[in-house]
Amino acid sequence: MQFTRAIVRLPSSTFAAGLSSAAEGAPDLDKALGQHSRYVQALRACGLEVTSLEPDDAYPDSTFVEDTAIMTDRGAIVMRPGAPSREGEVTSMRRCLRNFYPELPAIDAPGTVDGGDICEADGHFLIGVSARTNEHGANQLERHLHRWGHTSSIIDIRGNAALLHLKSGIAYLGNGLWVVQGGIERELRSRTGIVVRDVITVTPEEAYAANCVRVNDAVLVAVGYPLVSAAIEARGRRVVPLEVSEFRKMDGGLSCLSLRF
Ligand code: CIR
Repeated sequence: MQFTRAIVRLPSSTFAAGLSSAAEGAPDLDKALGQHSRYVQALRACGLEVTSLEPDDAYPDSTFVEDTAIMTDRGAIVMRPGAPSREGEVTSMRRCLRNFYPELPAIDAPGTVDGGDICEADGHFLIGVSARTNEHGANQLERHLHRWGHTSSIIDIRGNAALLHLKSGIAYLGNGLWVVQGGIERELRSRTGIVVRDVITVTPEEAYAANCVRVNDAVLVAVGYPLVSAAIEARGRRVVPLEVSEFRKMDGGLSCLSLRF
């Protein structure tokens, strides 16, 4: 799928009060703003028109817009984030998405789904059931997707404490190429409906780099993970390295920072 647009939200002044399990210290807001700005520049350089939402101090994690919606070629679906402190982030996102899509299906209580748990591969949606996404939400999402002719399968990642979200450990780069953390590879290969032509298995030392993002002909990869970057380049893909250290401190990464469509 060729992307033409993205939605992002600037980190707010309360960014450091967000949820985090990464014992890496508090993020530096100025640095985060600089990294965010270079991320947006990279999206624009890939040809995307970027809508930037105002920072929202009431929601420290709201820069991680990926968790509030998923985008498909048939439309967007509004999520219901599993962390209570993030539930309200969807209100302003819904308002923004209405500019692009008149009909906006949504996940309803008691279902919860974080967009970071959804990985699309050519119309097939892998849905991670996690600490944030429950089975109720996963089933609702499947019904929405199937109505639009998409297929899906569910992967339970609750046993994998290293993964906050499914996409913390897996990325689809198109043409059957995947980047995965070792633990998920067998799961991936056992799914029907998805094409697995080639897999880059990330080493435990480079686990964070599994959260990379294909944007048209480029792949955004976190700075500091040479093996993953080299493996992607060896497949003829153009790597765009981006520093995201301040977002990593808040358990976030490259995919979380935008909705691409
Ligand atoms: C959270 O715990 O919800 C945020 N601090 C990080 C969310 C990262 N989002 C993502 O991986 N999709």
